[in-house]
Amino acid sequence: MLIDNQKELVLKGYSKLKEKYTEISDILDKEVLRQQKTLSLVASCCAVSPEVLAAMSSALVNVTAEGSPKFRYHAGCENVDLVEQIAINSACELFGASYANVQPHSASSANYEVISQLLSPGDTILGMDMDSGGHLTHGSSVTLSGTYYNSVGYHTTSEGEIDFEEVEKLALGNKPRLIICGATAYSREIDFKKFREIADKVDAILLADISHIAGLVIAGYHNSPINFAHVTTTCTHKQLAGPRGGLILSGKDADTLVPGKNITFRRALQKAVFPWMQGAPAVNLIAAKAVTFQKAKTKEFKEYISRIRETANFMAEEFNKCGFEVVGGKSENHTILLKLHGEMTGYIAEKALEKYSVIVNKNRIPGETRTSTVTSGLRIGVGALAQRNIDKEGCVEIVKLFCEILENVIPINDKEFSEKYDLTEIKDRVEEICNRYPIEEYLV
Ligand code: DSN
Repeated sequence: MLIDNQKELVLKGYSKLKEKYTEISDILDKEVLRQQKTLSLVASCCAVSPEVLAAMSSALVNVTAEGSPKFRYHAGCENVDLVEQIAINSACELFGASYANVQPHSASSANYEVISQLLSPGDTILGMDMDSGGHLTHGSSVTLSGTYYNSVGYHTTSEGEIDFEEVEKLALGNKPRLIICGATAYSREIDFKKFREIADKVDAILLADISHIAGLVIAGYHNSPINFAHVTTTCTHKQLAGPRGGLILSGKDADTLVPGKNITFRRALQKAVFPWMQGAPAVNLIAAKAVTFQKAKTKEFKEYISRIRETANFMAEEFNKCGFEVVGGKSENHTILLKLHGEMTGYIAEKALEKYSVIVNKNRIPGETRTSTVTSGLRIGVGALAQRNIDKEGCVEIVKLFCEILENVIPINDKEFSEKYDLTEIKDRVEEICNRYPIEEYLV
């Protein structure tokens, strides 16, 4: 029998999954519950909306569509072309960009596409050092970006802000081909204009990776890099609450020539994704990105981002009041970075909190002395809390939970710990908080 709509197809799929692949189906159901019964404060996580989930399950996944709208290497792409063009137009409108590529599989892929297309192996990249909050793809020695390229790292000051004096000195001294700004564990606003001024002094290309702050940028709570950076990348999950995927954007530089090359950024970026790095795109995810970009234009999205800012400010103050060391003393985005003291490691703190359904991640901090699998910091993000519409009372309760759980811990070594008292009742308190502040995106 002909199935002529997406809903019927997906519902049939769910019934079959439950009937024939019970073990997997049960795990999927458990995960739905786990997410609702635990408090996620992972800075890169939030819940996608049901309509984004539905778009991800669409029959578009069956289409092989190398190329771009109207320039495909396969037939049968009339619907794919329509949906990809909507995604491109929506992304440009949303970010005020004049070029968008919606095909990257992730922001890491997007970064490598840009870097490897615009640079030659051995060229110098100036990016934020990981201990100061930079991302792996910004030049870390354990990645391609720090192996095939000569990577130089800049740092933060003792006040927790990007050290622009150092950035300029390193730029003048090393003449990088590319400067990368953007971070994965940094709680201050990034001055994109200042980065561009430095890039222009040494004829470097400027790449802004706004994966962590894309929502703040769209909603006007953070300055936008689109017309300062030659190229901007972001993921489409995190603050955008869309599917896991990447996006490449360019603003006023899109039609200028890439320094030292006879090609515009627009053309180079187009080639960078296909055929340079990727084959056929995940078109179902492109449909979900299109929904995400349209949702991000709504008043509700702006309200959610404004809750992120309020919650981050308030919680940073509460952590300070409770005696935690907040790196840089405050938050200007969605992230609060805690520096742990004494024998308490990031690993132990993460595990102890997880035991009571509070989900965070260990993180390197400025001046880090421990390995990346142990660390001396915790990175906290409030995006998922903002989706729960958390209020001040809820924030106070959560910070109190942190205190109670971590004060009860006795570290034995970097990864093992015992506890002073049995705190089993805290798990019930967390579940009660989760019930009181349900994940809104799941309900609307
Ligand atoms: N970049 C990593 C993070 O910030 O958590 C994964 O997305």
